[in-house]
Amino acid sequence: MSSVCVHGLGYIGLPTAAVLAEAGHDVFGYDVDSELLKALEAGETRIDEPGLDDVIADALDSSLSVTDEVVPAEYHLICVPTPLEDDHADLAAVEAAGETVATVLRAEDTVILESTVPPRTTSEVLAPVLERSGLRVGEFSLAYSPETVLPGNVLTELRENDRAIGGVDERSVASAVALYESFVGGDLRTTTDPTLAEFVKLLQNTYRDVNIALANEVAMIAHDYGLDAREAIALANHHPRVNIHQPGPGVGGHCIPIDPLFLGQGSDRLDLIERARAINDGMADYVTDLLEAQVESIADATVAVLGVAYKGNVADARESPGLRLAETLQRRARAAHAPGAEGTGGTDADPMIDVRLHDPHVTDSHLALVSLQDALSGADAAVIATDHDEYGKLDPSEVAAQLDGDTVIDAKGILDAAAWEAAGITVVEL
Ligand code: SAJ
Repeated sequence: MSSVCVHGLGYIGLPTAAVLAEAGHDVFGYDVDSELLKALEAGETRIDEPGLDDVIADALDSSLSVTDEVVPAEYHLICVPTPLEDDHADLAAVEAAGETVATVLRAEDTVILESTVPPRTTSEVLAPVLERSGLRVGEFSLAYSPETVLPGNVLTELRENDRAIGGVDERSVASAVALYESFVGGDLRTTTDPTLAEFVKLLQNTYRDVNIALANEVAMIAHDYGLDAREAIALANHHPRVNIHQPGPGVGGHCIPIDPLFLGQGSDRLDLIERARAINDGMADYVTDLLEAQVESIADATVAVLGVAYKGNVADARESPGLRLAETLQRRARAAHAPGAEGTGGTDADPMIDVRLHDPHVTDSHLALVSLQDALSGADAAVIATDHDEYGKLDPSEVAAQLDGDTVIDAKGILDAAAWEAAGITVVEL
């Protein structure tokens, strides 16, 4: 068993630290956020993920300790955020973590970067920072191994997913493999080119983004033909080599809408990938078109947006399609109220649109969320923007009794349209 210092105790670092402790390693969870550390010591994780609280509690009772002072360790795992800033990855946290590691790095130690980064970050950004320790790459080991876990299923995927591991040399590969095979049941795929491993991670999320864009475009085309897009996709997917994803009101989260753009940092050839981004971001406008066709006037409509989490059964509202839809409704209402005003820097346009936001999982107090009843009561229409289980179980006659209008836009395809029609609600499905 080894000593491991995990840098960054967020959505990836914290579960990874806990699973490493479960596997018997001596784990130090390092973070610069002292409030987070205090909360963790008090047993609060702040991450809404099935089963995670118990695993962390067990780890804290055994071989995981959290600290704001970096400690020497045989392995340093860097799991810090890499947000997008003006079409570029902001690597400040990776560089800061590298600097911190450099203060305690010893020959023979291994540094592994797990954050999602543009290709060449490990070799061209992290390695030089680590060498400020006075050691050269080769004296210490260095590898890139991306996390690939799905929010909502983090613990299972941490333990079971295959992993790509790109070490800068054979010794780095062997050292990283030794750590991952102690807790990963999936296959470990190795390369001595960390840039390849970085690239592969971005490809996985790009594949999904482009595929969802195809599904979204198919949905709009199917609508023009009067066909049910989801039925068409389901039938098409019976072909053994076809796997079209699902349409929806947009692609949210902190990964899929962002990572594809990292590919553009060392290449100017992004074309389809940028179109896919634009199609997915444009779905808020398309959902607004569907709504506009149902209500008397978008400028005066009262609309309940159900779901601001970026996907079903999670509490995370980053890059939320529901929030983008709410903004789009406001923008379109302004444009409808004062034709020609849009994009001109504004006029005294004052639309009457009332957009009410509801979400049973998200707790962010800045979002002015209201209860389901307050969202629906007297509204002209409701839009299902997130496939939370709670929305799939809504009672159509109760919703019909609360709504003033009779339209529900089902942008996630989760309602039984026939049952809702029987209750007097027109369901417009994306
Ligand atoms: N979505 C659709 N249609 C679909 C599938 C998803 O519109 O058919 C939407 C979702 O509603 C959501 C968004 O896409 O708004 C992203 O959801 P997701 O479940 O596809 O992915 P994430 O962002 O939760 O997690 C992804 C995963 N990547 C892949 O599946 C390739 C996960 O495995 C990664 O670890 C994670 O990104 C990450 O950290 O990069």
